[in-house]
Amino acid sequence: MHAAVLAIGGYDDADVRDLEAGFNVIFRSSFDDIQNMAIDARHAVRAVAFKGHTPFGHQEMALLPSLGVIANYGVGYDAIDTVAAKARGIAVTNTPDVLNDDVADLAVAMMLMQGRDMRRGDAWVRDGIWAGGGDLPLNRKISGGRVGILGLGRIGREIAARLAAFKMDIHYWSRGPKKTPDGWQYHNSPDALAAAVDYLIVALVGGTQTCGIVSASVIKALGPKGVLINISRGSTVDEAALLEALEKGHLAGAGLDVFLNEPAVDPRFLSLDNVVLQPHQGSGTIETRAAMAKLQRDNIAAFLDGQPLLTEV
Ligand code: 8YV
Repeated sequence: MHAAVLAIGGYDDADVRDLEAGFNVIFRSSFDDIQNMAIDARHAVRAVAFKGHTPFGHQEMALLPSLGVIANYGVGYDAIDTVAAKARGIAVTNTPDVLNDDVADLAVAMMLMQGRDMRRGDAWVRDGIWAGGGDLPLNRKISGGRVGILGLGRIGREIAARLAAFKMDIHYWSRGPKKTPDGWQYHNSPDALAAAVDYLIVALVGGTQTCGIVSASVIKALGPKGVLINISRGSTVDEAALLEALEKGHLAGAGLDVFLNEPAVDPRFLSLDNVVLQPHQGSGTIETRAAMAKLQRDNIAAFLDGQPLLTEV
């Protein structure tokens, strides 16, 4: 019997085992491999377990005529054309909440690492500069500073809550003011937010509605003492403007887990000393990836059993 579940993307061994234990499943690493599947095998597919960030649009959906659900491994589903899915009656699910802590932790870690110059500090010890009598140049105090959260959704709130514990002033921008703990200050534009803070953390959803929202003018408003942290999507930032500001010292630094053409990061980032670069690992802990994989499987199981989906977008 042909498989009803098609898993697309790179799954690790534990995920493969769990998917195989739960479903009649086949694995393909890319859409090109799906094109080569026999037509009756493609017709049998009712659910896709999707992992990755390559575009999943109308054309890809057309390869799978019986498809009823795309279960995304990740909270961000900007790679999936939800309008095309809706037109075909295909439901889309994601994995919200289970990754909030990890992504927030990484945002804070990059901020500390950037502000306290920890890359250089590590080299100072390893390269013997410290042993040779040299002190690390003084860096920035973070506790008590001003931080701006761009996008106060589930992850943005977790970041803000952590930084409130660092005695920071919390500022934010969202499509409108939100109910928050006392003292969190709403700004009515990303520019106004950037002008009010030392650290700007991007925690927006990806997609067309947020594309380039961290524009050249937002970067300018953040200014030469400002630091940008991005744990959302590379598409939210005008990367050319960011690179220019970092190169010319118009921005103090950045901590980046996401990039425009990842994993092919613009090589200009690699020669900058004032950036901390991470390989889109926000949700990348054993515990959280297991929880994301389980939620993805639970959505597929609910669909195949005719039950309500757990986390439909
Ligand atoms: C990725 C993410 O899904 O949840 C998201 O939106 O960006 C990540 O958790 C993960 O890297 C798998 O592609």
